[in-house]
Order: sequence, then C-alpha cells, then structure tokens
Amino acid sequence: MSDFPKDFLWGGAVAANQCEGAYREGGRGLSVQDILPKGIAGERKGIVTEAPTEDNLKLEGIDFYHRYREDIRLFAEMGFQVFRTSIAWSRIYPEGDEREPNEEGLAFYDRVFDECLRYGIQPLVTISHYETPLGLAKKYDGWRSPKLIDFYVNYCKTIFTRYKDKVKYWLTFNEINSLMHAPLSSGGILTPRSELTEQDLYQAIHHELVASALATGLAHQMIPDAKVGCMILGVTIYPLSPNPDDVIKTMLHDRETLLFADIHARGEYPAYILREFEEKGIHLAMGPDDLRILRENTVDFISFSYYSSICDAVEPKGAKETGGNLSHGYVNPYLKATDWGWQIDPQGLRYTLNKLYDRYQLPLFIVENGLGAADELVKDEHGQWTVNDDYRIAYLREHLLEAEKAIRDGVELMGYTSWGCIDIVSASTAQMKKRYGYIYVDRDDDGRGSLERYKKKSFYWYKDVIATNGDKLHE
Ligand code: BGP
Repeated sequence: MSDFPKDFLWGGAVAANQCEGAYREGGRGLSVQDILPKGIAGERKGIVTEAPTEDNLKLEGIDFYHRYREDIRLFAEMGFQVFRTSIAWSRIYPEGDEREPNEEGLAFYDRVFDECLRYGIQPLVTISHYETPLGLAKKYDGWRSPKLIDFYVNYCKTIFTRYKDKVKYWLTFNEINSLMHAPLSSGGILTPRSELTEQDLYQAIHHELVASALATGLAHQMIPDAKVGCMILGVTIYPLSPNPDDVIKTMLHDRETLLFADIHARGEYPAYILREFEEKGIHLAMGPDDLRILRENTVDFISFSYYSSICDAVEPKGAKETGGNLSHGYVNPYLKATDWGWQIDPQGLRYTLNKLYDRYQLPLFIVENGLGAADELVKDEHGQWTVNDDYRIAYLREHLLEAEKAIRDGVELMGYTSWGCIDIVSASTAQMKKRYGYIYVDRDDDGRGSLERYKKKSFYWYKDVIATNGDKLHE
C-alpha cells in the first residue's frame, strides 16, 4: 500500500500563455508573453519585440482555447482529480486598468472550469502566470507601480465573484520569487534588467507581496472554502563542499527563495532581509496599511515548482557552471542532467519537502515537476502514433517515490500536478521541442503540424498511478 493520503490530489499543470493560443480572440488583450518570442531565456538576452511576431509559438500555443474539451477529456481519462491552469489576466482585463471586465474572457473560463467539474476535476487556478497585460507594462512599467495592486485586486474581485462556486484552489502568482531574475516575464517591467537597481526590484516585489496578501484575504472573504497558496520557484541548493564558507553561501542563496514563502507564511519581512536592506540602503515605500495587510493575510498552503538541484560555492575550484529553472550554480558530480542541462535529483524533492514543512508546518503542494525532453513520435505495434517515453516515466516515478518518503517523514502533501501534462510551449526557451506531456501535440518549433494529440506511454502509466493512488510506483 502506498503512503499517499486517500484525498491526495493527482493531476497536471499548464499555463494559459503556454497553451491557449488564440492571442487575439475573445477580446483578449496582449500580455508581456506576446512580445517574448524566445521566452524567459530570451528576455534575459534582451530579445523583446515591439509587437507580437509570427515566430512566437505562444501566439497559437497548442490551441487549447479551441481544443480544451478534448484535452480535459484526456486528463479525465487519466483520472485527474485536479487540473492547474492560469487565467490569462489580459483575457479578463485586456489593457489591465479597465474597471469593467471582458465578458467573452470570463465566459471562456466558465466553459473550461465547467468542463473540468463535469469529470470531477478540481481547477487549481494561478491568478497570474507570467501574463501581466502588456498595457500595464507600457503605461506603468508593471509592478514597479503601486497602481498595479489596485488593478490586480480588481481583477481578483472579478474572478472570485465569477468562479466562487467552481474554483476552490487558488495560487496568487506563479513563482513570485522569479521577479529578481526575469522582471518582464514575472513583474511586467519593461525597463531592462540592467537598468534596474535592487531597490527597484524589491519595491516591485513589495507591491506584488501586498497584492498577494490582499488577494488571499479577499478569497477568504468571498469564497468560504477557498484554499489560497503562494507559489515559489523551488531552487534546491547544496554546498559544493563541506567548507563552512560554502555552507554559509548556500544558506544565503537559499534565502533568495525562502524569503517569499517566509513573508507569505509568517506575514512579515524576516530579520535577515531587514539587515540586508539596511546594509544596502534599500528603503521600501510602503502604504500605511501594508505591514498589517501582510500580517493579517497569510496563506493556507505553500506550493512550489521542483525540477532539479544545483550546488553553490565560494571557490568552485574548477567545478562546471550549470543552471536549471531560472537558477545558476555548479554541477553536482553525483547527478545526471536532462538534454537541457537541468540536473536530475529525485532525492532533492524529498529534501525540499522536508525543509519547507519543517520551516512552515503548513500543507505543501507540488504544482510543477516534470521532464522536458525531445520526444520522438513513433508508430506502436498497432500502428498507432505514440512516444516511448520510458525516460519520463522513470523521472516521474523516482520523484514521486521520494515525495512518498517525505509523506512518511510527516510532510503534509496536498497534491501533485506534474508540469506540462500535455505538450506546450516551454517558458524559458519558447520551444515545442522541449516536451513534458503525457500527451504529444503535433507541432514543431517552426509552428508546423496538425496540432493532433497522441497518447504517450506515460499517459497509461500515470493513469495507473492515479487509479492505484500510488501503489503502481512500487511495481
Ligand atoms: C517554470 C514555469 C512554467 C514551466 C516550467 C518549466 O518556471 O512556472 O511555466 O514552463 O518553468 O520550464 P520550461 O518550460 O522552460 O522547461
């Protein structure tokens, strides 16, 4: 018998900007993703276009906007109990600062959530997943302006009112800690990163943190059984050596992530960041109620993305540099890496779950975990198109077995939504080639393909994992 709780929520995750397409349909306004044709890695190289360009695969995505019924039926066939997606903010408020919402946008997500609920699938909604309306970036420089707090809260009021009987699980921002690394994707800030000071970045983050807290409080007021989580990019870091210098550097590096969960869970800025602000001369402009808002509106659970781990050191002594999901460090000689160089570390998931649970004693939710790989479509013995993704089954099985060990360690784990449950456009490189799904989508990096969906070998494997509540993992 597995140790996954009977009410464990098994499912999968996507983001509107990486799957919906239909970027000019249904009254949708432009989002910052529409001018990032090469994704977050592109943003970091300054590849930002004035207007959407046809090489931007996200403009059409995998056409989830028109094919959501077929896709959700496939998720139901796997037995999903939860489906994570985001609401594209600019479908609801096309420019971001209107006072009245776009009804066509609201109606689209009514249809999506109704389709999920038809199959008993709970929607888990990311309110903003790197999808700030471009209008807010252009007029206000995104989250650098405190005005975004009001626009975001107005947006939340609208979607909480509309979907209060359909959506119980909410995440305020996707990977809120990524603003330091990708201010345009994460914070809608058009000013180039090289021209932003730490003061600018922490000020923008403060606005997001206040908005996140206000959204949490609003959800609790408006939706009685709502569960609201923060969502952090889980950067798991090990010291490269037992040298105490490396251990301290790793602790400080780790706090760049934990700071965001600290504030969401404890409701205040921790002493270590106040010391850093004082030493760096960073003074945040705060509203009179900001600290009370943070204190009174802490989250119900902590969710995070986990793909890989890295090492850190003061003196790398020839260790090769590496990265992962928006992270930078040194290669761990004990680990293998994916084709995109992300180090594969299933035990790191157990380590991270224990670390977060020990720190917060709050329920946790793994809302992203998966293997990006260049899958090859082949015909099986019945002449059906499929992908023999045994490598993905191995990755997911090993990570889930470690998550189960964390449950045995006493961690309260609410659920698991593996990332990219269907092939979508990748966030960091805006490729189709980097595939995560249980379902293959016929589209390539040049935008060619039928958009037909084909079940991979992992589709049937995950269906059995869910049906046996994890027992299948032990076969
Ligand atoms: C996270 C994002 C997701 C997802 C994931 C995988 O940062 O929250 O949107 O894309 O990264 O990254 P990639 O798609 O670049 O492989």
